[in-house]
Amino acid sequence: MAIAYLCLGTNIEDRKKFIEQAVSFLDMSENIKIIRTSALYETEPWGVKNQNWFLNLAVEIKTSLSPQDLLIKCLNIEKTLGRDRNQESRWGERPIDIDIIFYDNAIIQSEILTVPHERMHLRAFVLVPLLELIPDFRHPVLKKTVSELYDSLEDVEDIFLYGTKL
Ligand code: A4P
Ligand code: MG
Repeated sequence: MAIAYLCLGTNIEDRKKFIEQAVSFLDMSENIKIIRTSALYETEPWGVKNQNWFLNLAVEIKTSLSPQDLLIKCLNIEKTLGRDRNQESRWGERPIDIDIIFYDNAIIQSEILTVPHERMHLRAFVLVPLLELIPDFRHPVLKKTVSELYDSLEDVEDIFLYGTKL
């Protein structure tokens, strides 16, 4: 069994519903057990600015899936929730995006999967929800804790607590 951290994000209404549906699809999956979720955050778009604000949250899971199978599972849930990668631009709008941030201490660099997520350390919308769950977890490549990564952020996009836990 591995412990993995996922970051979920959406900026298409009904945003809360997309997040809730994605979390329940994860929970219903054989081989995945949700341990904890962070609060929901409303976040300024990172990357492409002139689009709706996102809702983001982090999810801690226990899984017997390999990292590759976990990615396939996440991509399938994205597809089920109506994501069509042919219709969207990079960093643009999407009903749901599920990124694998950490998978135990694994370091993976393949054509389809990079773990830890390549841009996680640049993104407050990933680090703030993660701070709630694992402030002292050390990034296996950058060797900094989540809390140290957050302190080293240069550009911090605006982030507001959206509401209570799911
Ligand atoms: N892939 C490789 N590594 C991973 C990983 N660790 N987790 C591959 C998930 N997928 C991974 O994904 C493209 C491919 O990346 C996948 O098919 C998988 O094989 P994508 O989600 O379409 O990526 P992208 O949108 O082209 O680029 P990027 O940077 O990965 O986008 P993100 O991370 O999906 O970011 N602003 C706020 N405030 N909140 C957000 O949630 N999200 C994005 C999109 C931009 N700005 C945002 C937010
Ligand atoms: Mg993604």
